[in-house]
Amino acid sequence: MNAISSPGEFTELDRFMFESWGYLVIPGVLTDAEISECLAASIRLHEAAGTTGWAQIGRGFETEPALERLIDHPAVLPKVRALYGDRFILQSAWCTKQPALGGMGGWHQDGSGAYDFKKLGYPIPLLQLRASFLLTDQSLPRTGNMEMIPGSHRSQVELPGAIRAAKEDVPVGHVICAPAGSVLFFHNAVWHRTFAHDGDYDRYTMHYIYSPPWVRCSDRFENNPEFLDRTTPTRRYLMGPFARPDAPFGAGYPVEFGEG
Ligand SMILES: O=C(O)CCC(=O)C(=O)O
Repeated sequence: MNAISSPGEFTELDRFMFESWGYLVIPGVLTDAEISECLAASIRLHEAAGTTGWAQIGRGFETEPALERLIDHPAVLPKVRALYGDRFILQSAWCTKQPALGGMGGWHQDGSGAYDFKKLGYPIPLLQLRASFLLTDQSLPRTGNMEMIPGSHRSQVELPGAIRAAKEDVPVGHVICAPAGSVLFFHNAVWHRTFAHDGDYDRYTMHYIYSPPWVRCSDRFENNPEFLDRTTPTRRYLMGPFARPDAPFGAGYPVEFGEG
């Protein structure tokens, strides 16, 4: 059983599955050529940074065109717009390496260590919508998959601390099995972890995180001006430096009235 979606439009069924489980799996987003380009770019980033063990590198889109192209991928962007409307930013983009023979990661919800999203209310709002592009095959369990707990974004209780500390399995854990080129699309409040990786090669995944425009970016304090100059208008917008029509006062944006 999987919350399978298709590239592009956020359908009514997508909305139902996303509301129910907190995530979707979209197979067949990247071509084989795109997977190879993005994988080579990810390996270059980690080699240049000399990472060892499990590691995440941000801002790879500034230097790697293949990773820049995923910022506004047409398979994913319509779904982000369906959930947020037109005003959102790329809060961060992380290139994650799970090393060969890497162990289980820790269970967590996404958010900010500086200010727990739970303080904002219940249900935890959608603030970091993530599209994770799998760049190595994860068709079978123990290939560095993500493990999700379906529906846990609506749980009013925490995953027990003892289970988290011991990195134990839970009966409702769902190991996401999908080939390279698939996207896992999920709500920040879903409990999840990196699953074990028994392969003798490093596993790479590119995570793109979209947020409302007032959330601070976490992979950068400032945008790179050269990148802003040369990228496309849509990507420049998603970097967040757009003008506010109401600045410096809070006069508000034009109101959009619904039909009828
Ligand atoms: O292993 C990964 O690629 C994702 C890790 C994770 O859960 C996260 O970045 O929040």
